[in-house]
Amino acid sequence: MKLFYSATSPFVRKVVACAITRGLDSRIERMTTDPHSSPGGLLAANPLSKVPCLLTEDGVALYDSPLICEYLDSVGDAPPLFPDHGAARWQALRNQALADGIMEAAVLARMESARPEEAARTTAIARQKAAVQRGIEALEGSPPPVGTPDIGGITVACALGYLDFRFAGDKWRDHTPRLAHWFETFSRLDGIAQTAPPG
Ligand SMILES: N[C@@H](CCC(=O)N[C@@H](CS)C(=O)NCC(=O)O)C(=O)O
Repeated sequence: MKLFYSATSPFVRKVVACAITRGLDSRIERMTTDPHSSPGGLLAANPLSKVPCLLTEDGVALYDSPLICEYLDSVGDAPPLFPDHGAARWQALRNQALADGIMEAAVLARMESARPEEAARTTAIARQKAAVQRGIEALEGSPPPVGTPDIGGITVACALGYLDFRFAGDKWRDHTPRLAHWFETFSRLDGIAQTAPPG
C-alpha cells in the first residue's frame, strides 16, 4: 500500500496511528506530499487534492481518513478498531466524528491565521476556535475508553495532539482535567507515541 503523507497533518497521523496499532505500518510506503501545491500524482488519485490518500495493494485510491481507517480495519487479523455493533460502535464513531470536526476547525483556524490581518479573518478564526472549545468540553464530559483502543480514541488523541502542535498557547488542559488525564494515558499507545508531529 502507498500513502500520500504529510508529517504535520492530523488526519494523516490518525491513519498511521491505526496502521501501527494494527501492525500494518511496514506494509505502507509513505509518499511525502504537499497537498496545497496540487501535485499531479496526488490529483490522479484524489481529485480533492487532500492527504491522507491511500493506494491499496489492488491499486484502488481511498480517501478520506474515516474511509481509509475502516479499510485498514479490514486488512489482517489484529483486533478491530471499529467495534462492530452495539453502544461501543456508536460511541466510537461519534467520537471519531467529533474529533474529525475539531481537527477540521483547528486546521481552518491555522490557515486563516496565516492570512493578512483583517476583521473577516478574525471572525472566522474565532468561530472555528469556538467549535474546537465546544468539542473539547463535550469530550471532557465523557472521554473515550482507555482499555481497548478504538477509532474514536485514536482520532481524539490526534485532534488533541494537533492543538498542542499548532495552538500550544491556548492551554486547552486548563479547564479539562479529565480529558487531560485521558490524553496522557492514551498517548502511551504505540500508534500515538510513534506519530507525534515534528518539533
Ligand atoms: N476530511 C478529510 C480532511 C483531510 C484534510 O483536510 N487534509 C488537509 C491536510 S491536514 C489537506 O490535504 N489540505 C489540502 C487542501 O485543503 O487543499 C480527511 O478526514 O481525510
